[in-house]
Amino acid sequence: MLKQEVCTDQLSVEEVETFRREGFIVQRSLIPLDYVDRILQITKRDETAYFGDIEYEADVQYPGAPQSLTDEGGRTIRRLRQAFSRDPVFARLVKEPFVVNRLRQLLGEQVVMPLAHHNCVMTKHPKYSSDTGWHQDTRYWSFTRSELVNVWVALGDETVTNGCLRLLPGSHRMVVEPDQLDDELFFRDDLPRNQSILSTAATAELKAGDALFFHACCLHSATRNYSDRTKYSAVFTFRSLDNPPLSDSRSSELPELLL
Ligand SMILES: O=C(O)CCC(=O)C(=O)O
Repeated sequence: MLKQEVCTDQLSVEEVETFRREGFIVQRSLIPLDYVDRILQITKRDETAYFGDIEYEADVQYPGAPQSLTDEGGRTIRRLRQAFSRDPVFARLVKEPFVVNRLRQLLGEQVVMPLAHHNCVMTKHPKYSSDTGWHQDTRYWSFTRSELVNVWVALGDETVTNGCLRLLPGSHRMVVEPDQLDDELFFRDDLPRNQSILSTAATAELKAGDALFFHACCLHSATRNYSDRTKYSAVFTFRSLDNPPLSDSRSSELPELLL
């Protein structure tokens, strides 16, 4: 186990209530900086070598992204996918009591980590990054219930300027009607009907080692990076044992980790 500097091993009753009501909660300095350093080391190794399963900004075509891999900035990386295949540090981290005990409080005793979703380091580069519209992560996921919890670990400062996450409190409990979404299932920010919930947006400004726990149905978005330094975050998702992926779906394409 890596050296621990912080951490109680669980959420308070009030924090659990906040998560249930708002759909997210920030845990400051939860992740020891040894973990952050090691993950950054792996990230920089694989980023420099363009190693492994990579998603480029050009692949997503969000506003601000280069049009193609051959355009200027076309090889700007958006995510190093399959983090778990890159180094054992990721498995060690999610099995730490200060992570898994919190997940048990939110999901129940038996926690499973799908490797098919998130399981990545997000890299948001200053020049060619993009705006991610409001969405629920579950929009293209297929589980028995849409009850998953994401853990977003800041590996450096996350601010409004470099494109930190924004979340809509309570939106994980909202019934989102099809006409509130666009063709790609983004929650429309041009629709009068959506304005009251959009006006409640909260920003998750984080520092290295802070962790944001959020419900995968909680609507969230982020701008491109307007700073001059790359922003890095490690992101994972978790479910309870009794919420398996549907067979023959993208969500069941990869194995899972029993925690
Ligand atoms: O950092 C961002 O642009 C948001 C990423 C995100 O929400 C996602 O990929 O699901």
